[in-house]
Amino acid sequence: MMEAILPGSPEPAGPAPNPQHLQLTPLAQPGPMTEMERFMFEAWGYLLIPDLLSEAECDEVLAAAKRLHGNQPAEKFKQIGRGFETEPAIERLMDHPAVLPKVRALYGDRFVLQAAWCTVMPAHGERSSWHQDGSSMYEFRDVAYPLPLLQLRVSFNLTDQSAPDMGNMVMIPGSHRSPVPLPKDVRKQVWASPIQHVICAKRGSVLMFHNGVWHSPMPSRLDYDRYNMHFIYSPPWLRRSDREASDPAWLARTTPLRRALAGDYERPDAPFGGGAPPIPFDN
Ligand SMILES: O=C(O)CCC(=O)C(=O)O
Repeated sequence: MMEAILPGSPEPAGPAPNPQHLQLTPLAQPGPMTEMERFMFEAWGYLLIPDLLSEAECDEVLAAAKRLHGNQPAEKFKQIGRGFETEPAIERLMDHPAVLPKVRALYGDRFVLQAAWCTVMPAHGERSSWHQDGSSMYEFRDVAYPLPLLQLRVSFNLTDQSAPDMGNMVMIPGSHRSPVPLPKDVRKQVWASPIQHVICAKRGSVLMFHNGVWHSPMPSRLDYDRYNMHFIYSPPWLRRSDREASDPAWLARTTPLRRALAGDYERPDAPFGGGAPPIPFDN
């Protein structure tokens, strides 16, 4: 899976690809965060859990993702939120036992699912747009340095991205700790920096990353659409971005843990003065 494969033609814009760009992947195992994983997350800003979902699970979630996007070939890059309310296969990933303990290790016992975005990149699509997560309305980098963890993104590959040019996520390791932003003039380039890292991972793999890491999707030379399912976890007071409130019918039928993650608290005091109920973890 980790063979160094150089990207294909056409000639990339910007700096030449670094032939070592697939090395130094911060590999993690399913389950609780180990000390080494925590160190790698702090240093690199991301972790990769390879091959977490089975082929059958991937098939199920991919079918759900396609339904969410209307079961049509995609015409453009698009993201659709709150699929967990209507698609049980997506809902099952929001508290996946291989991932949730790592989210808890980073946030402690109070956090919410701030958004759940299902993204599609069309066959032969391109959307090179280097950014940090958050909102351009008010960038997190304008809040404080070093950038606080406010949106932890957990991304499931639903289609294979085990070689470059498959719509892979591309990350700049450690860039969440950079006091200066990625230069503006490279932000639309595929090859923006010699230290960018193309994440090559099969479908069913999971990438977790800090909102501050500069990243971009790589173009796709696939003949079919590329799908990812992203879950974003945040402190409880951050405004949700894929919904104002969760669907009451879904809240009524889901589990207490998922209801707590959804963050639709009854607040005794406005807006968080009275606190918020704890997440009902098993342990
Ligand atoms: O390509 C994707 O699935 C994710 C794109 C992205 O970087 C983002 O939505 O922040």
